[in-house]
Amino acid sequence: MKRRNFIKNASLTGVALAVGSALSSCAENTSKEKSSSTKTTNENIKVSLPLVIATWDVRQSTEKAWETLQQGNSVLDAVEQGCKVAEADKKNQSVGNGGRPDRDGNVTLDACIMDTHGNCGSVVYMQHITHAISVARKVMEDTPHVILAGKGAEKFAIEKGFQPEDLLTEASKKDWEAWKKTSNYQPIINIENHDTIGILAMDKNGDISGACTTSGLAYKMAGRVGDSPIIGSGLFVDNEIGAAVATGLGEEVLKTVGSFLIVELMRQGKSPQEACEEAIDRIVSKPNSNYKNFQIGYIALNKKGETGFYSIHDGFTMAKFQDGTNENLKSDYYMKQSS
Ligand code: SD4
Repeated sequence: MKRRNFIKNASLTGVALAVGSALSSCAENTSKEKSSSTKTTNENIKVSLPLVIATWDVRQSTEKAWETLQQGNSVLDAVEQGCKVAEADKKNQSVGNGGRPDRDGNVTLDACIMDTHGNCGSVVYMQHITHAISVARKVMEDTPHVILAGKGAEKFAIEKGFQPEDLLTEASKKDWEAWKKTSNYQPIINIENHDTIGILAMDKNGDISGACTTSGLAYKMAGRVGDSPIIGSGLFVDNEIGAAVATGLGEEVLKTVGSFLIVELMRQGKSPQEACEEAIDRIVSKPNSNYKNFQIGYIALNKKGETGFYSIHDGFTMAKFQDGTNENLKSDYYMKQSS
């Protein structure tokens, strides 16, 4: 049986309407936005714009991206600002400052960003700079390159005015020290070990940008780079078609060039939901796939403003800010077939 035959609508696990002063001004802007979105020049778009989606429950990030759009900034600014919230959050141990280190105790960051014109920038294996996503944007805008790695990325960031910092918090150091007692590498992406943020946004004109930032898998080998900063794997945006972003065991996303695959499937006419499901199918249907032991989640957005998301295991969620409502939606998942 095709999985999509039994897929039900994602259930709403939480609805957070904006509260507080920042949020009430957001609500005012929302109604302004609604009236302007009806004047959009893109006739295919039937949904309320703007729209922001992100991997996992990162509603502070989707809210920031939404607010950034409401203030009249670009969709690229919106995805960058959304990522920066997670990067600065020291309690998020999968992104930026406070991220869990590699097995040698070094926090190394991966990030990439894509704009509405198909331009992209990326940093891989960069240390000591909290806002990897902003460095990735500088790579895109201020260099002739797409990717800068390691020391070169850090040197570039410092030249651009970013302040070097120690990114290893006491909490992450303690976890690492506890891990060293067994040194057992088990990259299980579960509720404690995730939160890589991938964020896609569509502005009121229907233009799309995306960004992805992570400290990668906890206790990875020194030098390891995952899917998140690799254009086409962790993130892909084609403003004519749509965009996709990945989270989970990066090695498996890299082997199937997952985000590019999803965008190409949408180009062939699949909905974002169907495209995410097929990308997961490519992973789980490989001969000898070990999919029962790892998690992958994808989210996608097409040019009509339709969204989709799917994962291998239960537990994946997508944050979605649209029409003034900031929701955390529970994903449908492949393993449901066998349960
Ligand atoms: C990686 N894909 O480095 C990232 C990890 C991740 O939630 O998404 N964690 O492989």
